[in-house]
Amino acid sequence: MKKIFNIGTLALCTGLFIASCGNSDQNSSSTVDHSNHTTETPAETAPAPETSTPATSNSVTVESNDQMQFNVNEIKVKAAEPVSLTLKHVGKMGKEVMGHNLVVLKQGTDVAKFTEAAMKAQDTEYIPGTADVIAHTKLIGGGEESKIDFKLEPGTYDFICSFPGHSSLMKGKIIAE
Ligand SMILES: [Cu+2]
Repeated sequence: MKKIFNIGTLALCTGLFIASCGNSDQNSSSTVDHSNHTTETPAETAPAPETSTPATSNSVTVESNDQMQFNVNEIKVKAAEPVSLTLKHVGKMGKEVMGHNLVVLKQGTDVAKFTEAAMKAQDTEYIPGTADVIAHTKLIGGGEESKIDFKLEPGTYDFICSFPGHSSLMKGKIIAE
């Protein structure tokens, strides 16, 4: 019960932080550039045809923010080839209150159970010592980023942010094909 109470408190603090953040912004906004969403130049790969599904690419950038969201909930990669994934935190809040990571879970992982274990793993930045993790980024705060490399066999994999309370919103699928 104590843990649950703590998370409630944290959420409350987070709310207050956002509320107080708007006023003190003006002079300290050096780290945020809202026009900077997609400065990534396309690499040597030809542009993918326009479809309603995300393009398959093994060079992936995922953004996370102060609203506890990833900017994608589905990622498509080529199976059996190296994937390079960069998680960016485009918000301003510190990792103590709005930390994010991206954890790629093995197929068949009980996500609810994993999340529960992750909550207790504060010492290892919410990565529990279970065998369920294929790869995970570092826990990052506003303005930071973390890159990981991994490889997937064909299949569908869950990814989440394992910061306590985040995975209900911060989750998605990686489809390797
Ligand atoms: Cu998070």
